[in-house]
This record gives sequence, structure tokens and C-alpha cells, in this order.
Amino acid sequence: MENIVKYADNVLIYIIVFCLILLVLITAAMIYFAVRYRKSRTPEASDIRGNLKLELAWMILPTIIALSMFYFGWESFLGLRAVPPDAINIDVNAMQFSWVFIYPNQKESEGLMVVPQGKPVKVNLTSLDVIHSFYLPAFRIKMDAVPNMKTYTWFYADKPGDYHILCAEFCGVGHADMTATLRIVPESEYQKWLNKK
Ligand SMILES: [Cu+2]
Repeated sequence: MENIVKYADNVLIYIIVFCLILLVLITAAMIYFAVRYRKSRTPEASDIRGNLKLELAWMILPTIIALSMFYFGWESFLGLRAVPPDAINIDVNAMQFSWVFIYPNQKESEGLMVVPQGKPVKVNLTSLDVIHSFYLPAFRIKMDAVPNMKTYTWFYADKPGDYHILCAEFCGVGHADMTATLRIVPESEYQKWLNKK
């Protein structure tokens, strides 16, 4: 699933659109009822009980809406967990307050993650001290890095360029400085960089 960014954005838009529709409908109904049934016009409240059709409608409709949100969210979650088999594995160690990247040939870099363009990249996470969170906003992924535990996430490195890597879990005084750069470069440049000591 190479279009996770698009998928995640679509789920967000889907949920926001429903929220906006409901916001408008509920607010409009509230204002209408407040005016229509104000005290000067209807001093005596009427006693209304039971309306099967109405009750079924407000049970079934929200259930369908909530389940459809769950369904789209679940679909994109599955895409986030299913790493393509041809992904490059990079181990990422989080620590107060930096990111260390370890490549398949054991090369290490700190604060800079270089990956080749056009490849899926699997990020194998752990932490050397407290809980951190690997956050790559441009690729819509975020995963906790937990001491004594292995977690993972992945992204598709499609467009060359520099992207922000942030820590998204408050981890101490230097938390705000716990940033790194993801650099997507052409394959040949990646190989050159990888084999440079
Ligand atoms: Cu951190």
C-alpha cells in the first residue's frame, strides 16, 4: 500500500465531513427548537412518549456512521502494519535526546536518516532510556519507541527531499530538541552514502 498518506488523509476528511454535517444539523435544530418552543409561545410542555420509527432511526444511523468510520480507519491501519517484503530495514534507537539510525551494513548515523527513493522503508524502533515516539508527519506515521521492547512502522520513500523527524512523546527537558532529518535520495547516492565510513 504505497498511498498511505492519501488513505490517512481521506479517513481524516471523511470523519471531519461527518462531524461538520452533524455540527450544522444539531446546532440548527437546537436554535429552531429554542425559538419555536419558547415559553411565551408554548407555556405548557406536552408529554410525548415513544416513537418507534424515530428511535430506530437514531439507533441505526449513528451505528452505521460510526462503523463506517471504524471500517476506513481499520483499512488504513492494516496498511500501516503490513510492511512490504522488499522493504529496507533500518534500526532506530531513541535516546534522550537524539535519534540513532543503524543500517543493514551496520553503518550508524545520528540525527540524519538517509534512504533511497522509490523503496519502502521499515523502521525498527526501540529506546535506550524512556518512552519516545518516532513521528514522521509528512508520511503520516507515528510509533512509540519503548525501552526493552521492539516496535515498528514503515513508509514509502517516494519523493526525494528532506523531511522532519520529531519525537512525539514528552521525554524530558530536551524533548523539543529531539529532532532529526529524513533525507530521500536517488539509489546511487544512497549506496555511496551507505558505503562511506
Ligand atoms: Cu523523545
